Amino acid sequence: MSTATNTAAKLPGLDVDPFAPDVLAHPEPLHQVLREAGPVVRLTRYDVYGLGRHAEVQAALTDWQHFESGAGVGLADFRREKPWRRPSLLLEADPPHHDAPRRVLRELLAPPALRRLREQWATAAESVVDEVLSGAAECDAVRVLAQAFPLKVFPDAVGLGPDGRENLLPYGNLAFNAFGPVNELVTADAHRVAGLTEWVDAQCAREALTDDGFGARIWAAADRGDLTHDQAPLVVRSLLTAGVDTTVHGLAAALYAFSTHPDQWRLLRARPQLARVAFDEAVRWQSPVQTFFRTATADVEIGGTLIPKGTKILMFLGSANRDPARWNDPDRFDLTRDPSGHVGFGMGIHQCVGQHVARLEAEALLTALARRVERIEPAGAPRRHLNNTLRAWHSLPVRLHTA
Ligand code: OVM
Repeated sequence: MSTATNTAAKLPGLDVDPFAPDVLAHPEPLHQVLREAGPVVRLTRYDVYGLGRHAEVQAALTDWQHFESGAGVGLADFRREKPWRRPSLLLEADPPHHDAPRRVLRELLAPPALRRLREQWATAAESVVDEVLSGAAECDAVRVLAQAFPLKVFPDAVGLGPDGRENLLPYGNLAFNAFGPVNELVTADAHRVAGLTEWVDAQCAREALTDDGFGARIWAAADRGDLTHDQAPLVVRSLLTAGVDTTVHGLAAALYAFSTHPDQWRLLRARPQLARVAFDEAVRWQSPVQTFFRTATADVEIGGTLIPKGTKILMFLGSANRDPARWNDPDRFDLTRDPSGHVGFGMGIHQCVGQHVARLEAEALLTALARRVERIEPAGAPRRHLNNTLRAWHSLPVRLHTA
């Protein structure tokens, strides 16, 4: 260790609460403070460290040997506190335990395995758009597009039964809140935890799933010996936890971006092949998943500061995605930039395993919209839905002008 290494005592501390309602509603001012304070900051309120710059966030994400996930990727330290549910075999695990579930899902959700869904989802997107356009010109883009489309295609693709699907969004909302502190967002939903958990866990059983979806394929992987039969339901649970709210708010981010950037919508309409890059740019620009924690596995140095073993480190993905040291004009939503390298899907061994599913959904919906809609005009104030981890929307009133 160099003598220049800062001790925790010397590192300036910030007393801000990254999970306070006003920060969740509008995180950019805090992000700027974090990036300008240095490569690493101490967040005294929670006794954790924070990373707001792209270089350090990317470095921590790719160094799983020093920044572990097995102690939980929220504020709670699973080594000392009982997790609210059995830890995820993917998100909350490290190699070697992480490897087998990851390999199974990676193969299941890789582009070649998704090809069979492409045409089906394009047709489904067209029908969602047709239905919206046959109604009133003014609508809530969150409800009728960003929620309606994923809920129309994803639960079927997993192989869920018809009943109880209204539990999916509330369960994801709960899970993403649970990564933060036990604040008002968590306590307000406490009465729903048991019921939602029971429903989700029941859907992960082989008998609850159709025989041709992702769920059945996970169970088939267990039959082949690629997973244990005890692991299979938890891997299905990962799809149900991470696969719905994320895509809904990713699509909402894209729709918000286009409603506020009509020139970029014109560009997409002229070049619909840009739909995928547009979605990634929206994920960079809004960062639907704002934060995750890691835990130091040893005393580690970041930017000259020593982080003691066992400390939680909060990575501000949304801040890294707008770091001016990494991006030109970072606050601009711009289809002509190359958004690759954004950390909105994470990076490294835990990088979102469902990202190809998300991109396929986005491509289907944006393409169907671009074909028929000339302009997405804001028709009222958009309203955020606050969540400890998600940058989410309650509503996004728009007027759709048909071509
Ligand atoms: C999981 C999972 C994975 C990614 C995100 C997430 C709630 C959950 O494996 O359950 O957020």
